[in-house]
Amino acid sequence: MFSLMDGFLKNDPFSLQKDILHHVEYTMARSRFSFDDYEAYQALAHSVRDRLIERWHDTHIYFKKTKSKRLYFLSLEFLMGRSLSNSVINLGIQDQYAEALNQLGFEFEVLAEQEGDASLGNGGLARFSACQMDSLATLDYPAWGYGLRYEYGLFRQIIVDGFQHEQPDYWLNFGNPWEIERIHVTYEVKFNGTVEEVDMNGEKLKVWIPGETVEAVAYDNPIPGYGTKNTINLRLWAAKPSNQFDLEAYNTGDYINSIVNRQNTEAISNVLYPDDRSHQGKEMRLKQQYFFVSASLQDIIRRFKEAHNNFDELPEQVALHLNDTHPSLSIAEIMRILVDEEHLGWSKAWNIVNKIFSFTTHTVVAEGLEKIPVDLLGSLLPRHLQSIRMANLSIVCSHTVNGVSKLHSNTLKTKTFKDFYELWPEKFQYTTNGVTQRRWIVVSNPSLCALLSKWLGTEAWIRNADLLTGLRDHVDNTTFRHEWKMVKRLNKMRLAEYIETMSGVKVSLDAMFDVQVKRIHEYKRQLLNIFGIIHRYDCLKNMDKNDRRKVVPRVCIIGGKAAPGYEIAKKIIKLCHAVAEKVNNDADIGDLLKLVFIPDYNVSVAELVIPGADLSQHISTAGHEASGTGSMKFLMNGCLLLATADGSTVEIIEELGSDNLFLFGAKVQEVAELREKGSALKVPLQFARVLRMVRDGYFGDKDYFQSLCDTVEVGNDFYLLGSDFGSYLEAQAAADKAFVEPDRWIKMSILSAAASGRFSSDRTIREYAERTWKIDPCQCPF
Ligand code: DL6
Repeated sequence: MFSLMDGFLKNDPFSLQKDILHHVEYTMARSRFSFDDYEAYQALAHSVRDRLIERWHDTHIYFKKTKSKRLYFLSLEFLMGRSLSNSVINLGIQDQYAEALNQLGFEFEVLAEQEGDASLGNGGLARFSACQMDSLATLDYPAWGYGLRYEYGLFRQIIVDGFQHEQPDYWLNFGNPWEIERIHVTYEVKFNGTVEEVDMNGEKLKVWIPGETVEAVAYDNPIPGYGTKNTINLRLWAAKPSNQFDLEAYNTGDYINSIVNRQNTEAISNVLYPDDRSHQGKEMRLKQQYFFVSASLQDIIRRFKEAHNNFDELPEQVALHLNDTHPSLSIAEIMRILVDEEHLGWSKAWNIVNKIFSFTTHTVVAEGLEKIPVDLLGSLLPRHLQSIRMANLSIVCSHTVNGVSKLHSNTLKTKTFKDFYELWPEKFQYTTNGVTQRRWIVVSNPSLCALLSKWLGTEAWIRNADLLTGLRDHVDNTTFRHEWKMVKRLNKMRLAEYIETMSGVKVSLDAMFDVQVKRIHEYKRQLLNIFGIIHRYDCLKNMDKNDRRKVVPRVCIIGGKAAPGYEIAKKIIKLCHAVAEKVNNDADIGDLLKLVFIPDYNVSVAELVIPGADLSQHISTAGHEASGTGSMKFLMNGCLLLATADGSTVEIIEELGSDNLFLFGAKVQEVAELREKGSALKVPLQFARVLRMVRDGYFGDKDYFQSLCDTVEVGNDFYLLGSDFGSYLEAQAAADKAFVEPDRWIKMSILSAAASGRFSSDRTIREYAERTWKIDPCQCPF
């Protein structure tokens, strides 16, 4: 007899083939005798989704049965990237799928390329959220993610004549096989209106009479763990027309306006705000935040009430995590629900609420923290303004305030939130960020993955990254080093092909691939990198031919998006192209120096670029990068770091030793003093010369670059490019010196990967779970 416990789906290649063909015929409505790569990808994705759904159901039944305390991770941004390879690897059926597809005449890797990225976020914070979801599932924690299903994700960057242009990312154009629309899971979200006082049996009650109602519809995205059956949920909300039609306007004949008004309301989940730091007090942004928060909390409270009838139990059952300030309206909203809808007294509600929230901030500067103008909040959410003042809401109401690295936490305590720290020192913690080795090695670097498993003698490192330290035992083995070198070469080859396709520039595999990929921002100092490249070019031009032969050839790779309204960041991109144009076309220089800008940097591009890098730059002015997670991905892939002692690099140095990376620049405690020197600050002659070259129009567009040059002129150089330039060049020279000793370089590369285990998001999540959320693993046994 059929046993429900066995599930419906089999994972042998024959069954997988049958399922794929079934989806070709019935989901795609194409003939199973004739379908193309795209249709094959869709059918394949649906067959994977079926398997995810089965596990997802079983996991949730089990969570419910065991009444485990749940973590709800609230984040306005998730940069999930592609799902296919990651899902198949986590399900453990990659080989079976590859075989099934081969027999059908398709290649798994080719079909995987058909998938677009889910880019529902801007940068570090959003990708970190995605890594955390992977770790939560893998470590069996009973967790749900909540987010917004933006119809337009992060803009696509195209480059025309060296200038960034933004194009909409309509990622849902061809459907999204990874989500499940839950048309029955909807909540009304209310806005505007007035608060009135009513008399209820002699008691005066405040009642919110909303002016506008929107419906939130749930879309579920299953997130499978690796090496476990557990599959958790990322629930994203979309705004849909409410059933409550604007009858008055309709009846008075204002048909067009009533439709337009409705459409405006529905636009709430349309677009991701493309700024990765501070958001201006835009009404739509606030609407997005409240829409998200209200729908998520209604959902969470409904689930809680299914199994419990006493709100005193809420803190034992529910942990709510605020991923930055974006979801901080949750605090006011849950107070409103408990007081207005569940009729708890204010103090009782407040006591409960104080036990359920934790908060992580992902920025160092106070300007990066959102402030919502009182009049805007008052008109959009009148009941919330009455009930609570917005200032520093998250800190006041969270039991834990997290920094994302040790250094960041110190900055929070001594500067950003000094007053709060003095008031409640016990609230302040830090949990250093991490990244998932499943995505950043297993998916993106299969050759390295195989090599690691071979030499470590186990695949267990995929769930326990601490085992990577075992690589240290083999660092002196020449065979291992040779194989390591071959893997890097293979990845460089992949990257070189991509570069040639994207930019037409042919690069030498013998050159050092030197990479800086991240959002473009003044504090991240891409300009320091470009100035270094100009200096290198200038030196090469002034060398005689014999000396040139001794120079280490470099391929400098820069990529990243500038926020559309961030003028200086856009000028940095243009300067990069202007310098590339000159350098790459200079016959004197040839392969000794190339500069390429990789357009539209996103998760999939990162998966290609990171494994192929020899050196990567993390060169923010000390004290400005909260943590940085890019460095961790490069480290895992055996790439050497050239870095300042900022964010989590400080902890990377502890783990790796300062001899195994190229460190430079002012330390965090020196920055304030250097800034105070103002125009008395000493900068090297080389810096002044490079600046002059740009100002004088050596790379064209003389007028256009003046304002960019002004930002780093002595006396105005807030991010201290000038004063760090000398030590930056020294660190670059040290990297060149190490590169010409291949054995030393490979050893450093191996030791980098060996030190990366501590920076797995599994460690991060375990720390959060134990110290902050107080949740236990709950592994679905059947
Ligand atoms: O915590 C994740 C990531 C950090 O690693 C980066 O250092 C930090 O810049 C980034 N922050 C953001 C947006 N900031 N805000 N708000 O992406 O978070």
